[in-house]
Amino acid sequence: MTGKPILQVLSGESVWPPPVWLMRQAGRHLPEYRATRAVAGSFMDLCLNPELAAQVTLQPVRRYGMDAAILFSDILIVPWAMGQGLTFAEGEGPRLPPIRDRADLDRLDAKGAAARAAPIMKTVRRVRLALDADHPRTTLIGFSGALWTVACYMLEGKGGGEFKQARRLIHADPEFFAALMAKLEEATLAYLLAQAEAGAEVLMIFDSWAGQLPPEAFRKWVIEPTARLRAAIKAARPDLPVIGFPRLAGPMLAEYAAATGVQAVGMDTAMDPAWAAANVPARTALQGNLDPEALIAGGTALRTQAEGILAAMKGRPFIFNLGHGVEQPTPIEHVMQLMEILRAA
Ligand code: 1CP
Repeated sequence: MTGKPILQVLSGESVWPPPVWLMRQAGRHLPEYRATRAVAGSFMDLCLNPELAAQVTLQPVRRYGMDAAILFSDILIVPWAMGQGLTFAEGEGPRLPPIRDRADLDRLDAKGAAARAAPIMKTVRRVRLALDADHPRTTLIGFSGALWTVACYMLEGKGGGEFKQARRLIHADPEFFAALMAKLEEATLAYLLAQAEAGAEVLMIFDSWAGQLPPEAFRKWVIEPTARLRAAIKAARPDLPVIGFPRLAGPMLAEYAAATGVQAVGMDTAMDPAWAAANVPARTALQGNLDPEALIAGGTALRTQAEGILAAMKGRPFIFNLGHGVEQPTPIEHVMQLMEILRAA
């Protein structure tokens, strides 16, 4: 459908004022999310309940008028769907039994992953129907983790650290690491294509831990697998745009944009938008990168930072977003203030 600002930007147009959505826009900062979450039970119960997951996906669209709805799910659903256990301990983040040897790897079922993730596709279908009916200018974004970032969690078994298991394994046993990545690639591609089939209009690939790798490893384990995923998506769905987010990539962001063939790259909080505007190929849209802490602060801090980003992005295909996810203490009024600043841009 034409007339969706985010799809216009992803086809290379500069739309002004720019469209906006926020990473983790559905979540604990919203009272309506906390209410639905309490009904659902655990975080996994919520992700696997199509009715409630669709409801929370739509909450920020209804409250703020965001230009995108991002599927409510998690990047760790793919390892879960391959049969690696996954729990979210309250206040502690994800826990997976770590992959340590060939036997652990052999137990993972890449072929059955998309079928096991079927409840997520029901959520996508529901959200798409609701948007078509009530929010025809809002774009539905599906997503997965990038292979490198998901492999970090699969090997470490948890977040919150520096993912030394994965960073050591690429040197200590590159063949084993490549075998894990190959299985993950098969499952991730099937999972992304299933979302597209169910009605996702854009796919975003989150590589939250890309910035831990030195340039050669970044090329091999971030750029190359993402370029392959991107090409395989294009072969199946030629017109479906992809947003890549290699967080903390620094100057590698430009090479990532040029070499992966994604239609947009996310800028993290540390990225200078002026540098990105000058160095990322002009055909690649940019997305980002307000500091989530400036959104918590509100007032002049929020206005100054948002206006600085807007000034650097003027004339460019650009989607306003944060540099990382919305945090729980974010006041609703500050998100409203941001929407006002953007409307006036
Ligand atoms: O109890 C809760 O409510 C759990 C908090 C939570 C939420 C709301 C988690 C656990 N995941 C999510 C949803 C989520 N995760 C979305 C939904 C859509 C949206 O953006 O609104 C998305 C896109 C993600 C992606 C995700 N999960 C990433 C990539 C983006 C990023 O933040 O860097 C990562 C790294 C994860 C792993 C994860 N899931 C949850 C937590 C607390 C974490 C981080 C663990 C860590 O490393 O510390």
